[in-house]
Amino acid sequence: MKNYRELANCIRFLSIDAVEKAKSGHPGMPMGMADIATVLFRDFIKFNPKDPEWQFRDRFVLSNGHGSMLLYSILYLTGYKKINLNQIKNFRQFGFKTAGHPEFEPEAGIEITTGPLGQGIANAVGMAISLKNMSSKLKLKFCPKVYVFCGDGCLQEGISQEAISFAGHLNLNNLILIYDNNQISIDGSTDLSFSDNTNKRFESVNWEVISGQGHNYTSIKSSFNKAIKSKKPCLINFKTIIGYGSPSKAASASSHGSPLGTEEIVKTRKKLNWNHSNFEIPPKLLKIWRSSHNKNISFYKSSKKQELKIKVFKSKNNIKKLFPKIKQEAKNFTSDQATRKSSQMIINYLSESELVIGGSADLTGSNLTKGNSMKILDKNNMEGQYIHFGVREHGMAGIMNGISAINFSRVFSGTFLSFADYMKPSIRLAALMKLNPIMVFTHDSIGLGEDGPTHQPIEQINMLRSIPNSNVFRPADLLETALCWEAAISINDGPSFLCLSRQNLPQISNKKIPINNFKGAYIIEQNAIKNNITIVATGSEVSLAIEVSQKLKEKGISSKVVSMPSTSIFEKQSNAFKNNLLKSSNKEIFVIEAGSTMYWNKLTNPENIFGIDEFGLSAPASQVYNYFGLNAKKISTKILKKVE
Ligand SMILES: Cc1ncc(C[n+]2csc(CCOP(=O)(O)OP(=O)(O)O)c2C)c(N)n1
Ligand SMILES: [Mg+2]
Repeated sequence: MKNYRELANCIRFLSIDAVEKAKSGHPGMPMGMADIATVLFRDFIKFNPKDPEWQFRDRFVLSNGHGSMLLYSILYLTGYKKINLNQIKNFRQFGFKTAGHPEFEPEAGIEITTGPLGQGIANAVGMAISLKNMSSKLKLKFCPKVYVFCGDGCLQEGISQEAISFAGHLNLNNLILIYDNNQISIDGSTDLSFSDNTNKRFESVNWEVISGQGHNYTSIKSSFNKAIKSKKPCLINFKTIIGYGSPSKAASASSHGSPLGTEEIVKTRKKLNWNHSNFEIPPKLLKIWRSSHNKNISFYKSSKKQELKIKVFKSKNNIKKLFPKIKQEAKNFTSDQATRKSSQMIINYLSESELVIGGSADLTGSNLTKGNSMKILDKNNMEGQYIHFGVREHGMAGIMNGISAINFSRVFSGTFLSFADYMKPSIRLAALMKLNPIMVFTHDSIGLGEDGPTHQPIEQINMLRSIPNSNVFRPADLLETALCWEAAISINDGPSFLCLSRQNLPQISNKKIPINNFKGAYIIEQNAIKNNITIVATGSEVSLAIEVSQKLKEKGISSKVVSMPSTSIFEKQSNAFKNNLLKSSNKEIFVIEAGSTMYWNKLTNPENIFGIDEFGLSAPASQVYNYFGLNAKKISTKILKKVE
């Protein structure tokens, strides 16, 4: 373990200097975790900076993402081309990869975006699941590991408990969580708010727990040696000192999130015996750092040959090729059926592809997310396709991001739409990273009836619509559901949300929807060549809109009804297409959607929108619809008043 102190000081001073130059950032964590990171990258983690996306590499997740300079320093020191010294010198600057918090870019060695505390732990659990799943499906003799750094903050966040509890349940022994136990967070000592017995907490959910000294190389090394042999997921609880090496700021919150300051930096250089100028790494040390991947080069070479297996597996299990059959069946289907049930019919087909992995947060029988042939993924069968996530929506969403980041299988989840809020922080990150998990959200309106306002989503659809890079779907029947699923599967640059009904709905799109050219919206009913008005509706309200249009026709008002199963896809179309679809002779556009009206204001005037801007209520669905004025009689009367 010669040179380790100096190697670790390379991380410390690159971090100190970069934060100082940027005049902002977090030096304390990199200074405190530098020793652990040095041992991990020198002696344990399998990676190859010359082939950053080598599929069988171990993954490194910096859940305490504020310590981003630790990651960038390591990536530069170990030789990732995309993170060169210029990147380090431009930490937090416009156009550089060295952003304030790590931003997903596997090619640069950044495995996941982190910053919102706790997320990285759930992401890592997802990665560990996906790697185990891949390893057993491909019948590999090895399984990559996931190493995660986390701090006090990550472990205080609720999502960490959901994720670690599930990791313990699945016995993810390829997961090693490295805890920066410095007992400091922003407000000061963790004594202010945190008195968990962390080791017991992990032990109680089937983790192996190792305690180590984070500045003692013998202790660090022996801790990792034990951890890699663990038969369970493993926590290494390292006692550390935040801002290690800074004479007046070590062990204090003052080193957490601001530059040390020039005077303190001089003192720190002296204390750590670092006689090099800003950003200077002595060639001798850089050379050692750059050889860090030599330890795994023979494994790299042998496993590299097996990457082809992934390609073969993916082409054998192509998901998209299942859709012609699905759409054909959907076209001929005539019975009334809830769109959640329609979605299950599609999942039954999709699960023919072993790349599809799905699950639900304990609502399998309500969300109808399990395909008939899907085997359960559990600790004895990591090859399975169906994940019982338990009642852990936030954890589920974070785990899906990890699975998506591994980019082996295509993952979907299930819960009620009203609980999308529980998943929002991870959904936002999926969108930010352009990852593509698919979320099945059933019970998508007041149409669920008796369960009442807690379970009746009002503002959720628009909450989802407001997230950039994401795709909202709300189909009206089986064929629309099939097209929405097809679109979601084809999308590779953001999450998709399928909002589905609990209640039965008629099959109405069969002969109207262009099944090979889905543009998010189309005319489903039209009573004249030139129509007086346009009525737009989504999901369960499309059949209501058709009813309204028939009532209006009796009164001499012609209309066209536009079904809009995906506002997101519609928005991506040309202005010519959009204007043409919506235009009517007297330019009036009406909208019907059983949810908050906010989104539709960009399409029409507030008084033309029939929706719900208050919470629902507990009663049979038809009564709730009537109460909110969402029936054909009330709507057509209002429209008549407006256009006559
Ligand atoms: C969800 C979330 N809440 C709050 C923050 C703001 N924040 C960043 S770091 C931090 C303190 C974290 O303490 P710890 O993990 O112990 O980090 P250390 O100071 O030891 O580096 C907080 C509250 C955040 N990044 N994410
Ligand atoms: Mg801390």
